[in-house]
Amino acid sequence: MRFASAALALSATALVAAQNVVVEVGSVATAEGGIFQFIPNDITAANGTTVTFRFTGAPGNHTVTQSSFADPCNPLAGGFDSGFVFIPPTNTTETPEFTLTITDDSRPIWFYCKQLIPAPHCSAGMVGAINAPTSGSNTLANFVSAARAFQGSSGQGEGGLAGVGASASAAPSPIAGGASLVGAPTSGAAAPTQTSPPSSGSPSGSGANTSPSPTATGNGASALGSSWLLALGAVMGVIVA
Ligand SMILES: *[C@@H]1O[C@H](CO)[C@@H](O)[C@H](O)[C@H]1NC(C)=O
Ligand SMILES: *[C@@H]1O[C@H](CO)[C@@H](O)[C@H](O)[C@H]1NC(C)=O
Ligand SMILES: *[C@@H]1O[C@H](CO)[C@@H](O)[C@H](O)[C@H]1NC(C)=O
Ligand SMILES: [Cu+2]
Repeated sequence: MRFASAALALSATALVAAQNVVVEVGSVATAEGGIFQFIPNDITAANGTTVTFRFTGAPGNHTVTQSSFADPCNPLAGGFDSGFVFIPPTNTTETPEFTLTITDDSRPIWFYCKQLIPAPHCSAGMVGAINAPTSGSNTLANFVSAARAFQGSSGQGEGGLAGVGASASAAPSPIAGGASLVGAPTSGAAAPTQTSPPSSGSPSGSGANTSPSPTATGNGASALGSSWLLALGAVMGVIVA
């Protein structure tokens, strides 16, 4: 009997360790809370738990970037960072995912979206926390308030796969047609540095294959180019709305 309950206890531990929490990144304008949110934004996850961020907000172009309670809209040194994941207005067949495994549940993990277009998403309240205290001053509610009060451009420094208290083993994937990545993490975190904010939302990187440059000329290319422009217009239109 003692052996049986020990085995039960062990399997219960294994079940806990295998838990997965799913968080939607970005939403749609018609949703309660609008586009700029993580759903849920208040996550409880023990050591070994995985937290899968699904970039379902379409259209959208968001990140999951680790920050700190004291500085909600700037990257934490040594923090994780999904990089930008662009999802086109039309539903892609597969949803890109960025999965963190919790390595230290003894202190809170704070994160934000670092997108600045058309306005900083962090200041719009696109932040969240894993294992935030439920009492005292460092609550999620106070973190959200601090993010909303943040002025200027949120930090664009790039983090890595490995963060503080949680780490990913791969950049967001799969990247279906129309979706694209910018600044995807490749390894452990580089020391975040402030870089100039992007001057426009022009496509770059891996998106070039499926999203021809709007300046492309030639019949085939310009047809594709204008559909890309329409797509961008829809993104901006919906986001501005
Ligand atoms: C596309 O639609 C499917 C089915 O409704 C949904 O599961 C998936 O998350 C959507 N993907 C994106 C990128 O919106
Ligand atoms: C989770 O792991 C961290 C780092 O090893 C450790 O400090 C903490 O005590 C662990 N949490 C629990 C509940 O064991
Ligand atoms: C997504 O956002 C990043 C950062 O603003 C930008 O560099 C990239 O071009 C955007 N992707 C698309 C397809 O607009
Ligand atoms: Cu965002």
